[in-house]
Amino acid sequence: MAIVYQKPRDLADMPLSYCPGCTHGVIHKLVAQAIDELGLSGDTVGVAPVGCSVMAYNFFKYDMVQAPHGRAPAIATGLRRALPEGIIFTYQGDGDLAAIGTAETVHAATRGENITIIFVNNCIYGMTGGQMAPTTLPGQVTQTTPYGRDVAYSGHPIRVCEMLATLDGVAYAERVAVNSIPNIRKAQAAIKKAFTLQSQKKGFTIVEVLSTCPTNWGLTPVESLGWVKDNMIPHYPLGVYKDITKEAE
Ligand SMILES: Cc1ncc(C[n+]2csc(CCOP(=O)(O)OP(=O)(O)O)c2C)c(N)n1
Ligand code: SF4
Repeated sequence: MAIVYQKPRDLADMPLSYCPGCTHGVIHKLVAQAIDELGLSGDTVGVAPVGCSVMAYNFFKYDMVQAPHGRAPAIATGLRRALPEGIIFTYQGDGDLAAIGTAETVHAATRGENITIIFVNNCIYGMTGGQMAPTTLPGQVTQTTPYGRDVAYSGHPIRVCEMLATLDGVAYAERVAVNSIPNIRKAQAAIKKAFTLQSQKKGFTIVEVLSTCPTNWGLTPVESLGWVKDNMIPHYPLGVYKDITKEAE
């Protein structure tokens, strides 16, 4: 019988620990597929974060380092210096990257570290029970904003791609979503491009992926996909925020 679907070679043969309907699993698949298709598997080292993807080192077959809160870009910098020819990526949630790890992210980006960040933005702290994150939307109900995020009190959400695109060290910044098949295809292309540019030593690359958290949003998996479309994408527009290869054309 013809094989029509196979799990990416670089994903370990073990069940993912994510909740039903969580798109962390889709994003893992896209990362593994991109690296495999580019023939970079043997050269790749990943950095796992805190948050629900803390056990990413169990799911990817790459050599992985576990980073403490927010420190993934700093660890990736060390790996880059130690392994000049390696492919280095971090996989981080919004709590990890845009709260405690903001400084590491901004400085790795401004130094132009030749690493790739896969930034999973689900507008909430998933693992710890659904508290407000720096990316939580205005009005969004969370454990710590039961009446909805009040920007007059809590401030505004951070738009990570827009912010990082202003930095000279950034080679590529794109925001994608995994709420529909066409968007998953675009996400796949973006992740592949980021790793391609890294393999060409072009500098810092980041792909922000709008992801779901049905558990802490209090929605079903299908409703969550609609929530990404109706609430997240209008606030976090999809698209390329920086691409030095396009600017050079
Ligand atoms: C210094 C410190 N701050 C915060 C925490 C708690 N903590 C661990 S994971 C996490 C949230 C992670 O959320 P995110 O990075 O958005 O990933 P998700 O779980 O949503 O995938 C928090 C707040 C901690 N253990 N220590
Ligand atoms: S808590 Fe949210 S982010 Fe974490 S695995 Fe469950 S659905 Fe995914």
